[in-house]
Amino acid sequence: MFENILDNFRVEGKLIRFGEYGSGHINATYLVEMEAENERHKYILRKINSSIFHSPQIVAENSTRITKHIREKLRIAKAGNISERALTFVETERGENYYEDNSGEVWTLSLFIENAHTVDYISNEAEAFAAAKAFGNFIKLLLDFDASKLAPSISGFHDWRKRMRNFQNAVSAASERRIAAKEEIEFLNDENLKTILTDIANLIDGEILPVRITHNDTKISNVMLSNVGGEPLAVIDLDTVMPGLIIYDFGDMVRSFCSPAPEDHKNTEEVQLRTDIFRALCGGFLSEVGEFLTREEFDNLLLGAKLIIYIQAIRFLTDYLENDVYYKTDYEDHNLVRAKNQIALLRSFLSEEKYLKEIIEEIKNSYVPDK
Ligand code: GN1
Ligand code: MG
Repeated sequence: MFENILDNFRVEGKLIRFGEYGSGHINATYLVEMEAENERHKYILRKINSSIFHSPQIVAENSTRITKHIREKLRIAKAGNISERALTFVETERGENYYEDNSGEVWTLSLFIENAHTVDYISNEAEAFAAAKAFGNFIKLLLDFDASKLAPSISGFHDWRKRMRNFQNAVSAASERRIAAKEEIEFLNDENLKTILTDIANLIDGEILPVRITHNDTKISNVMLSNVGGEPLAVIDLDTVMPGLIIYDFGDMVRSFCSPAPEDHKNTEEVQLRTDIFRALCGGFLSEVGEFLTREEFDNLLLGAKLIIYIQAIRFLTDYLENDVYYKTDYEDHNLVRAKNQIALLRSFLSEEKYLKEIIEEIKNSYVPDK
């Protein structure tokens, strides 16, 4: 089967190895190895999930356009090793950016970045600084990208009101799972917590924050790290690169970098937000984006983080209540475990919020004295 798909791309040789790759919850991702004239080359083959991305062709087209833009900017800046620092998509024999098979599934192929790996959680401050810098640089390189060239790959991806409505509908429709998730439903419906949503609604409705091209899935597993030295190379998984708010990208980094464990770690007592990692993350991110952030963006970074953790808990719990129709799960209560984990992280965030604010203020002054 994989041979038939690969035959449609401009790659030489014979398939000698393939296997699943990475920890994504949505698409099918494979590492494939081809051999031609005694040389071996590795590629990442992805089948875009067509029940989540209603037009998977858009995902493929967006990803290629973004990659070309970034590569061109790196070339102009005379950056070395461009194929390690940005993805390289392989065209099909017909010169297209994706292959659509007989059943309408959309596949993309990109070069595997050699001597690099991904991790599911951050080990130390240096890693947090570097990975946040990589995401910051990604956004910076896309500042002059023409947003009209990107179609939204998922409509309503940032529509938090819709996500809350879906959650309430899922609660009403569920039966046994609603009982199992009683405490979590109550926690997420707490009126105090919902002020996060009113605060964000005021910002959005007032058009106070600039819309930029953002990554929208800035988790640590979406940066390739070098096997030698661990420095970050390319930012990957461009499925949801769309116009969005930079505070959300910051927020998703806080969510995934600052926890000491993966997002499905069961022992929630261990899920405590690491403030030293938070400080390093802010330093790395602001070293790239600090120069162009508006005052309003600066002032709302923490709100972005709180919102993203809250909404991720809502999304996992909604999926649990809907019997796991969205995220891949490995066992019966996987989505409930994920929701509990995110709730623990949110609680820890709330208890540290004052201190986190101090950290941001301090770093903000050192990077951009006039803000
Ligand atoms: C999904 O593609 P993947 O697995 O990296 C999800 C993100 C969530 C994330 C949680 C299209 O990302 O929005 O934050 O899981 N992607 C989509 O780990 O819904
Ligand atoms: Mg993704």
